[in-house]
Amino acid sequence: MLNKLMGRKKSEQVDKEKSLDFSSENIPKHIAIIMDGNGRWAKKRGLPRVAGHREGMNVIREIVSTSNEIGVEVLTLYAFSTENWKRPKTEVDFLMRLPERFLNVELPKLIEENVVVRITGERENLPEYTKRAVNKAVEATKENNGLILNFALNYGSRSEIIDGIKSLYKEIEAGEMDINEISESVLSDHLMTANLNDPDLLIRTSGEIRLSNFMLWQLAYSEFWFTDVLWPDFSREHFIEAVRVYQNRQRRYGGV
Ligand code: V0D
Repeated sequence: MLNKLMGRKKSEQVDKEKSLDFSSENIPKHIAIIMDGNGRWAKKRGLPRVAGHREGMNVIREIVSTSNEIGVEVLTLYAFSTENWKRPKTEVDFLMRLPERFLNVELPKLIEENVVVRITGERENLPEYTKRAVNKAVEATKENNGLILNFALNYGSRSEIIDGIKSLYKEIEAGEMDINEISESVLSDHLMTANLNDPDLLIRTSGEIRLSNFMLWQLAYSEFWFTDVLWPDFSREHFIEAVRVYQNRQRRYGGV
């Protein structure tokens, strides 16, 4: 079955719109995105890096609404890694204001669109204003039951796994668990993503072909899609293209 988002028949579609032609079967339930290339986008235009971050923030709206529209269940966006603290202080300060800026405009719409906002990462060490903004969004959307918009914020996968092991150890030490009970699913349940399915599809923009300490455990069986497009230039069409590639891969494997 084919969805025609532009309301055209396949034969009528011009090249640009081909990317909107996708199947409503086999939609990836969980899509994770490494939103890379914001600084490079700005540099190319002779703008400060933060201008790229601001532009990148604006792309999120379109990807959230498209995800909602095609029936994605979880959208995880890598917003800030534990390594990103090493960036210049002015840039970090700017980035830490973005959740507030994003949510001031978007939170009413997210509530309206039945989106659930979640955070994966260490919230403790964030500035107060960042914590306040994200906590408010999580609280205000917790009764919704639509798309889960999961921001990976101050997140690093190796330290997440270490923390998971520590919490397992504590349960064993307290006699609540036996070492022989440890399994893949038990460790999964001790990670920050405990009640989310693993991503079906990972998208990384901006041409880097690496994971950069992002969801190492959770991405074990995921499909990967990389594009040279910089995040601020990433559009609904690129997103649908990634979904289509995912669906074609699923179809091929399913046929064997
Ligand atoms: C910069 C491109 C939205 C990637 C997107 C603090 C890097 C724009 C948020 C956001 C960032 C986070 C949590 C939340 C609501 C919005 C965001 C950061 C960076 C790092 F609940 N965009 N965004 N957070 N960028």
